[in-house]
Amino acid sequence: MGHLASDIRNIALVGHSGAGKTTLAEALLYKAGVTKRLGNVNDGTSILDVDDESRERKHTLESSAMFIEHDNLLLNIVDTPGQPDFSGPSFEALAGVETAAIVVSGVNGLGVNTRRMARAAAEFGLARFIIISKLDADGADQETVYNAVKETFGNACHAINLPAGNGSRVVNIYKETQGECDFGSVAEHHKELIEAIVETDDMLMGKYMETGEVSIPELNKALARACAEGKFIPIVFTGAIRGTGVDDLLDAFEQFAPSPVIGKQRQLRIGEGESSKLIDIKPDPKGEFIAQVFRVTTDPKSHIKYAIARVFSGTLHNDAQIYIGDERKGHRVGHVFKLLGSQHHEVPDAEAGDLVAFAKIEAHLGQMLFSHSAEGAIDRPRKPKPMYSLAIEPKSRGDIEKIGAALQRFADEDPCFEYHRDPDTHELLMSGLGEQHLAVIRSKMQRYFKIDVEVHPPKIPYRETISGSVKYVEYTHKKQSGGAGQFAKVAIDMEPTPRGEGYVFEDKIFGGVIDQAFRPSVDKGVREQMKRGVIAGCPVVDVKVSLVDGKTHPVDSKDIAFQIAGRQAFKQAFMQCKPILLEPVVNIEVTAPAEKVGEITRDIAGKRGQVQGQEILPGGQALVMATVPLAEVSTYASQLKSVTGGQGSFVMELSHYDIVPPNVQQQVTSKYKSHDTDDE
Ligand SMILES: Nc1nc2c(ncn2[C@@H]2O[C@H](COP(=O)(O)OP(=O)(O)OP(=O)(O)O)[C@@H](O)[C@H]2O)c(=O)[nH]1
Ligand SMILES: [Mg+2]
Repeated sequence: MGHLASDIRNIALVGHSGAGKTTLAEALLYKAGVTKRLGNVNDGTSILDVDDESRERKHTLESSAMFIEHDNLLLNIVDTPGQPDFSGPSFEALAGVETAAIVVSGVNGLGVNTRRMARAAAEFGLARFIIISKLDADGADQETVYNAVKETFGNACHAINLPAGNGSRVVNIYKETQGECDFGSVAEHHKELIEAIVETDDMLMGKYMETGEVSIPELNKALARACAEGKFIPIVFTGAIRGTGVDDLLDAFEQFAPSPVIGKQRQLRIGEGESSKLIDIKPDPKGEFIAQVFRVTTDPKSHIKYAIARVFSGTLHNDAQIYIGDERKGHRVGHVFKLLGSQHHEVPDAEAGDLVAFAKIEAHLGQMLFSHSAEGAIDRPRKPKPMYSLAIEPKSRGDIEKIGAALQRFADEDPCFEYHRDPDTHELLMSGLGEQHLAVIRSKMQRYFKIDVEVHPPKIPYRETISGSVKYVEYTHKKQSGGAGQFAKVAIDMEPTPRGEGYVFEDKIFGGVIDQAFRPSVDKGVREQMKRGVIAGCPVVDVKVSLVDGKTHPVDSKDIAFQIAGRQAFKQAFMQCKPILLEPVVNIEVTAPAEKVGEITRDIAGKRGQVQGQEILPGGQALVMATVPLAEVSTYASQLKSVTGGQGSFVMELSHYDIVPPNVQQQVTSKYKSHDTDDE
């Protein structure tokens, strides 16, 4: 290997599902002579769709790295998933590159994910390319797609090549100055393109005005910089299956895509928040070694874990030590690889500007790798929050331990997958970007870990409380079996406390009717019952219990007896205080195309929700803010998808607890069967 950072181009292929990203990457490999036959996603011969799930579903579900050498250049390309449910790795891939090449289907045009990924790339400060694919496909309509692209991405977009001969070939209008193409005269398009490039650079502009001419090397120099700054977005037409336009694309990557030297520069952030310090990182092979992991994957056969990282500075030899994050102890590197789909090519060094993989190191996504003990991290691209949750249970009890290891691995490898045990409902919950996402997780759990699980929507963490009060509820616990007996008598008052104030226990015993030592036992028994609930098996909140009277037996009174009496008195008092259920209410913010707002607000109103406000956002989008009971939106991810055709997104967070309507209370409590195990 051994490429200078200025001779490297790092590119992520992003865009809507089915746009032809993987096929295009295969065409690049074929063109470069890496593969002897064009890999095809449909018959499972693509070397980039590495994992079984991707192959079977004929869609990329995980990102995949490859590299080719073109002229003196090293091109590192990351193919990413286009399905919105699997976009975690696509967002993460942006962390490793200077350029996002957005592939747009020449047949279907722009999709939801085209805009999302283009926006994410721009926000993160990457250069953007647009590739209009499938030149040769039936139903391809390049002119319509071309116009839609220009309308969406604005004046910075300029085609580098154009279809000719009814889409049977392309003309490179950067190089060619004569002839006809499907969109008119080549000379005119050439002139327009040159002028557009010239306009990005004042020096060139001056020269062009004076002499009417500038050389290709001069233009090339201005180009990559203009692309890096987002002032110029090249459009390239390709037909990957016949190889049309693939040469133009390679040339465009070489000339227009910024190298690590002039593309987005990274900084090391030390500390957090406003007091954090930023240190510039230079892509210098002699500098300190700084890399960041943007993908973690486990080989399904060998179970070897690979961390794919972008090297931002320095050179690390394979016999050196590597420090993960802020660890004080290093690990031996052992091997450095360049990945090419499922193939591993060993290289001696990890060098500034390159994408490499390290085997068998326990590094997480986004973690930093250093050559010595160090601190700080590079900011990562923003990514969607996992909002779709399911409760999971293994079908066989023996798998409970194994399930944790499986979930941990998926969370390690996928930035948009999370899991946790809900402290209220005790359910094991997994969260992802949608139904499909979690279906694939389930399938992988079965495939790689041999665990069968059942899933269901998560339980709603209701709370129980009271709306009335009661005085002097008595309970006597007596047990006289065999040896030592048990005796406790208590009397309590109960009343609600203001919402959110929680539980209050007051000891109002005068004199010694209950020994001082046993009064905390009553409190303990009450707390125990509050955790278990009374009417629906949910925790009780916001009650005050006053211990007002009772009786002690000189021999048989003991801690456990007073706990039981406390619990039973609590239950009886609770039932006399008009029990009610509280439900979590969430603040929800929905972003969707402005024309869908009416439908969204109607839907929210139908879900017992209240719309709190609306805002118009740039790009024809709108924001709807509302409060809705969680029970009504626990599967909102798929509902919103169907209302907006996949163009909406939302975030939600807990706002407060509110009283449920009587019919909902009836439904919830009727399902609850008390499993009382009291030894009364
Ligand atoms: N005719 C024609 N078909 C193409 C071309 N490129 C891709 N296709 C077909 O389009 C379909 C989708 O192609 P992929 O390469 O899997 O698309 P992708 O963008 O990787 O899709 P995801 O992995 O789901 O994001 C496949 O059936 C390809 O054979 C092309 O240039 N010409
Ligand atoms: Mg693909």
